[in-house]
Amino acid sequence: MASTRLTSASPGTFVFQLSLLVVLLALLGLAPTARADDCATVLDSDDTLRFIPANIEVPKACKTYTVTLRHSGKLPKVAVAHNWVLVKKADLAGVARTGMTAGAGTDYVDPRDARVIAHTKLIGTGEADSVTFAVSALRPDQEYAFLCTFAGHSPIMQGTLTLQK
Ligand SMILES: [Cu+2]
Repeated sequence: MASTRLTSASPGTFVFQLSLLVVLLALLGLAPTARADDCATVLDSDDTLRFIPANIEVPKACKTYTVTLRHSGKLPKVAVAHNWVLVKKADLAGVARTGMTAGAGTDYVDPRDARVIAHTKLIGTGEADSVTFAVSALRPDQEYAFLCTFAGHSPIMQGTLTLQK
């Protein structure tokens, strides 16, 4: 008798639990707040002059966004160092110039240049640095670029950043 009751009750309970799980998963998927790992990214760099990846899409649900730059090259820092500097696309050449003039003492970023939206420190092989900026600083209709302002890198070492529409 007990076993008949068990077999008749179990499938119903199981289906109910399963549908509850489906509803929960659907709610999680529709949640308007972005998960913490959506609001951060890691870029790699090495002895070649490139950011990997070279494109970043910032979810608009993020309040802040964190970029971490790593350097996994082999050459010494004096030869190949990198930073990550965020600007409006139209400001790229100008910021590259002021960065070069500023020199190594300020990580090749002029602290007075208001066109710099965010930037990391200058890093050498085996090092990493992160920068967090407010997503409210970005506009969806604006094209942003990032570059490395270390000696001679800016013409090649570039990427793009956009705010998701
Ligand atoms: Cu560089």
